[in-house]
Amino acid sequence: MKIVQKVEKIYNDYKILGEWFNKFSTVGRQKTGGVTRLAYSSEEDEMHRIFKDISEDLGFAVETDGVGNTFVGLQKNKNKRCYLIGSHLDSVPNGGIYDGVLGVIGGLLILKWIKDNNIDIPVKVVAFRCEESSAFGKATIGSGLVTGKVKEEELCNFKNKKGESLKDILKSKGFLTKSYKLGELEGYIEIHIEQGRVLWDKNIELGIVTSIAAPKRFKLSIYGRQDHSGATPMMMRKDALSTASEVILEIEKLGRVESIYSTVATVGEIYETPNALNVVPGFVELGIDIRGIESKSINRVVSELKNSIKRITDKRGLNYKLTMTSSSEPVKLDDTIVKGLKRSSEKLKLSCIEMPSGAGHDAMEFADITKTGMVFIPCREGISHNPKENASLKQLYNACKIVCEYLKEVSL
Ligand code: HGY
Ligand code: MN
Ligand code: MN
Repeated sequence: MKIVQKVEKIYNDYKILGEWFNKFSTVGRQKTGGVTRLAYSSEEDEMHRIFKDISEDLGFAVETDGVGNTFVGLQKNKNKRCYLIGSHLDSVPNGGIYDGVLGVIGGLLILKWIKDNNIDIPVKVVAFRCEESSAFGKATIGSGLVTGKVKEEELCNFKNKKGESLKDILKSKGFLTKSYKLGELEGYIEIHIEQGRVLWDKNIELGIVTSIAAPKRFKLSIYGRQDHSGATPMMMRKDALSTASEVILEIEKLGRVESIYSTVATVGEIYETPNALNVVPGFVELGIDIRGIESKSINRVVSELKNSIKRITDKRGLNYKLTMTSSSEPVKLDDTIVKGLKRSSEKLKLSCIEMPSGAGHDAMEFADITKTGMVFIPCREGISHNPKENASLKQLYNACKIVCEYLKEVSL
């Protein structure tokens, strides 16, 4: 192919990625410029409808499973062992427009190349529901249901902030709650923004992910006594919010101590009643997110956390209840895929490093059932889960190139 045709083809692919991306980017838009597309909301439904429309316009077969995951492929490969390439289309509240979406449109571009060039590699692209924990307090529910890690009988336990159960929501949306039966897979590959700043700071084009940190999450309820803020002397209070503040700073300290093992500890969610200026807070609920790639380090934070909560509440004379809301183990990704993706990057003269993922991904659900790999592209200043999240479609194109190169190397 002449150089001019090559450049024209690359330009065309960038244009197509841009068009697909723009179709998604207005859904759930907030005044801040961020997007809110919570799992199983009308916004996430809209995202899947757009994915379905784009795929059908390309002549692909589209399948929506019983929990709303969307699978796209060539009709002829419907029942074949295939490579799954995918990610998610839901977001955190007021999040960025690149998280998840890039992995889905990247997979679609690879599938388009396979179809247009008649490359005989069985690939399906998937968009999973409910990857983010923001809606139901548990992440990767859509992919967890497909891989059997999440059981259908658990659906009634997952509740959103309005107290609605996921089971009722699925029923109200006409889903049968029977998820897609995977069958044998050749492998699972996910392209995603890094959501941290290693690639950005080092000015490296691609990250080949070697392991994915996994969360242990807790809900901490602190029971104080709601009192008049003027008439209650300081030494006679049972202030739930001051108690929670001591716990929050202790969690940050524990995370800092273990940060040498890439462990992190965050209190990202707080609920307080009655949240009134002239009332001593009576009740606080915290959402605690501890993650890492070393289980021993995560477990040290968890055990220290329990000791600290007991010490602080005893000292202040308050009761509390600590509930573990989710617990998964860090996952190692497939070495042959890591090496293969590295070979492809070198072949295509794209700079890359091997690195862990601090963020969770749908890929976590596949690592123990099939060969699983992930490719990161940089995001500007490492910002993510934030309206300022930004990434380059050119670098997404590069990630698609090395994944396609790898698939050709191992399949043809
Ligand atoms: O929270 C996470 O790690 C990811 O964004 N689901
Ligand atoms: Mn996310
Ligand atoms: Mn994501």
